[in-house]
Amino acid sequence: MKNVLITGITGQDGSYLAELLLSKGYRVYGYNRRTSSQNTTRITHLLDKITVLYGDITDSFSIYKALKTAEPVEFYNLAAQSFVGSSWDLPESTCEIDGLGVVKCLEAIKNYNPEIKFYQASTSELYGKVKESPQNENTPFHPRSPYGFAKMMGYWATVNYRESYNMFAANGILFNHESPRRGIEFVTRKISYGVAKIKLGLEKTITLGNLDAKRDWGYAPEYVDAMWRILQQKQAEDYVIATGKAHTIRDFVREAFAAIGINNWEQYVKTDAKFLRPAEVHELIGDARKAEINLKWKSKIDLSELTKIMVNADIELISKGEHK
Ligand code: NAP
Ligand code: F7E
Repeated sequence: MKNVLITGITGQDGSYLAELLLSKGYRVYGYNRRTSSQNTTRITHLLDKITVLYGDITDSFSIYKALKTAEPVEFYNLAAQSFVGSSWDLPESTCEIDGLGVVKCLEAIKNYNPEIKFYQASTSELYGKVKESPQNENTPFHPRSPYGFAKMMGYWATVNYRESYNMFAANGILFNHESPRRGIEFVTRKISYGVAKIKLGLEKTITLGNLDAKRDWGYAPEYVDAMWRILQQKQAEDYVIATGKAHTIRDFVREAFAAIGINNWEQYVKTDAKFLRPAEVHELIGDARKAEINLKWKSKIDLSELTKIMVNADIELISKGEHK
């Protein structure tokens, strides 16, 4: 049985990746930071199948200790302060976690066992103010937020440990991917949750920021499969993972309301400047042809299906009186 270590196990992707790797017969170790109240809602159903190790990726020794306990063959670094909006309020800690934290993981692997394969959760936010469309593995970066520039350090650290020490270290440059497990502050979940509340008569409106931004949105369970495929290749390389289709926030709102049979969605949506960002990433669209050829990976769920999955899940959640 192969052992695997996943940081960010309590997050959206960590929970789906743990399910996937358990189904493939891995022994899963999840690395989880200490919080004052329990934050394991996304992995409650997995707690008797995985081993949770306490640690924080800003704490080098805790990473080293986790390696010693888990003895993994694969290490997926999904831990991050992942909300772009908060990164302007938390620039230093975002850099500590999303930038330096990656260096700490790589150093720990290099010193403990450089044979461990390393996956870094890189992001389309690296492209920021885009230099070409669609974006591929060779498109130059221009990050537009502390999140973006912190992740840039993580990206280059991964490339450099691969080139300097011949380690199997690879970046997945993932475009936005969503699900019913998405954090409530991200725009897709804010919309699906808001639409579900409107459907159930609990709210009258949703308040958003910039409706014109475009994103390439995929379905998270498909994207964790791409992560695994990246680590199964003979050679460590970086891959763009995306649907190749971009839609505006307005499109997402329209589809989400359509899922509950409402077409005149404009009367339910307000905007407020407090949700605008100091610098916006206006348009992202990924070119995942390299993944399609080498990884045999292609996204399947389109925007309309994605919005239906998310809105229906939120209607069910709220109807059961469960927490978001
Ligand atoms: P998420 O739901 O916000 O999960 C982030 C995880 O990181 C949580 O488990 C969180 O733990 C953990 N974490 C935060 N700070 C930590 C620290 N100092 N030490 C250890 N763990 C820490 O994010 P996600 O959507 O699953 O994304 C997974 C990764 O992919 C992130 O690195 C994100 O930046 C990246 N990414 C995401 C997308 C996307 O569209 N979802 C696209 C590209 C890249 P708590 O539960 O304690 O907060
Ligand atoms: O914003 C606009 C906002 O916060 C998307 C993270 O997973 O994907 C995610 O980052 C867009 C932006 O995600 C609201 O201005 C409008 O243009 O859902 P988001 P993100 O910033 O794209 C990347 C790939 C990651 O790596 C990140 O970790 O939506 N927008 N109105 C709004 N956004 C929010 N959050 N709330 C609004 O009310």
